Amino acid sequence: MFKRVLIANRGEIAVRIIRACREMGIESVAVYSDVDRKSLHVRKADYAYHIGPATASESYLNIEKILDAARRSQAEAIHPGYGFLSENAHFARACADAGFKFIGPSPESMNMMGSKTRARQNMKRAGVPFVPGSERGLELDAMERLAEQIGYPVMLKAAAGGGGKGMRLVTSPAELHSAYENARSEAQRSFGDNEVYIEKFIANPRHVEMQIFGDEHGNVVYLGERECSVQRRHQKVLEESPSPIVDDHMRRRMGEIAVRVGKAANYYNAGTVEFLVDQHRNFYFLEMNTRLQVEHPVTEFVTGLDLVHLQMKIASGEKLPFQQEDIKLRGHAIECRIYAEDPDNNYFPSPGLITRLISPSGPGVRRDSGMYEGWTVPIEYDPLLAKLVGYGEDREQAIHRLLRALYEYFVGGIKTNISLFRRILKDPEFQAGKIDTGFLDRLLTKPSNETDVRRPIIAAIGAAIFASTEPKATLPGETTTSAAANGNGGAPAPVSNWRRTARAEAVGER
Ligand code: MV4
Repeated sequence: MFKRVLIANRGEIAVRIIRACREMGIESVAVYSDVDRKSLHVRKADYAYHIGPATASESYLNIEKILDAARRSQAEAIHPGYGFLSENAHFARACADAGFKFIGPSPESMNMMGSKTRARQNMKRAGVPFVPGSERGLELDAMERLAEQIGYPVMLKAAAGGGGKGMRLVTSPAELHSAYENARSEAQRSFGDNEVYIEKFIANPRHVEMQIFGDEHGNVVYLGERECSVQRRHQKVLEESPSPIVDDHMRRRMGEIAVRVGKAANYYNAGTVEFLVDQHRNFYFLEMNTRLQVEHPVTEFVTGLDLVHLQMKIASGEKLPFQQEDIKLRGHAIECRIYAEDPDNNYFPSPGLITRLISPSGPGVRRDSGMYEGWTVPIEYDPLLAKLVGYGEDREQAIHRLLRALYEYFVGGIKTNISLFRRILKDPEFQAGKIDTGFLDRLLTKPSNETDVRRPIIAAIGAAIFASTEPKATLPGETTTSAAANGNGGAPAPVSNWRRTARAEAVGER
């Protein structure tokens, strides 16, 4: 096993990986940019190396600077986390060439899955169902013929795209030419590759993904699925495992197909196979992510596994310590991505100083966080502050546990999207599991009673705190207690410290 690992990332995932290193007796090496000097991952790591200015291309995306820090720190392996260089085959190759073990898949697996058309060609060979359409980019006339064959509406997609970029919905033949030209020019601009392919449009799909894990000895297993349909502008907001629409039979079929995808890619370490699921619960291969994902904690809860521990073990050459039949799923986990965004201002980023932080805990609550009270959230990076995960024996308990935790959560000094999750988890459609990729857009068009309801309550609590510190004042609607009546020698009935603390927490005054 490695003695020292460099984490080529920042924020909550860097803290998460550092914790796993600590638990495994592995020394951790953090890297940080100018604005991250006081970040939590720097504070928690055993060693920390400055790698440059805030701009990611001069720090977290700079392969030479990362490798230089690895050399100086005498790390043996590099964990990329997610985002940044985590799916960059050149980086994986550069790590290996420089003598560092890359904690992730091979560059070849990344390359095979990095292009959506190359992935589809490999899936066709492996007999994996994918959305009907082309496996490679087509010229316009071939595109028109295939569109007629599969039937409108169709979706044009950039082979080098992902996350909704470079996609065009085409509902009629008249629109195809302009959509095709636009998709190609956007793909060229965004990805430097103008290859565009076509798929049949799946209406109101769900996004369900299957976690897989391979070792360097050819074994691949699936670890259960995650429901990721609660998205806003192709950005996942809330994820859960298991999916409300996947039963044991569907899970086995989806898992076996995901394993086939992994084996076709000679895959090892953590990977995720994404599927689109239509309204009849048919599922189609969408793409494969060749990294550990943000939402991995929900899989950890229901499998009882630590996926980062497993990544380190696999990267050090160990075999998977279990067979497929050993994997048993238990309970239900739901993750909320806590972002520094202002829900009342179109979810614009809300960087700045965290003046107060009251964090939830208690049974079945996990918080993977990169923030602390007194830390300044930088504007330069993705605004993900923390992930709050609720676990229960079933979905209902997980929802109520997470709601309880969300009402304990208070971040002062900046705006967050915490209130959004209270709305989502209380929504009847969500509670009924009726979620597809359009769910959140529909919810956000409904009027929110969250702020209306909460404001009077907060005002009343504020008044109560004032009253409890000013003995003479009485609360509106409260009868004046005569001194004799309350048998307290003339002073008003003392407010218990529990109640005082609870009130102060509720308004973030502590
Ligand atoms: C689709 C689709 C419907 N039909 N492909 C969005 C980003 C990328 N992951 C693929 N996406 C979609 N591809 C076909 N043939 C609908 C979407 C889609 C979507 C998919 C998953 C999660 C959220 C989504 C939000 C909008 C559209």
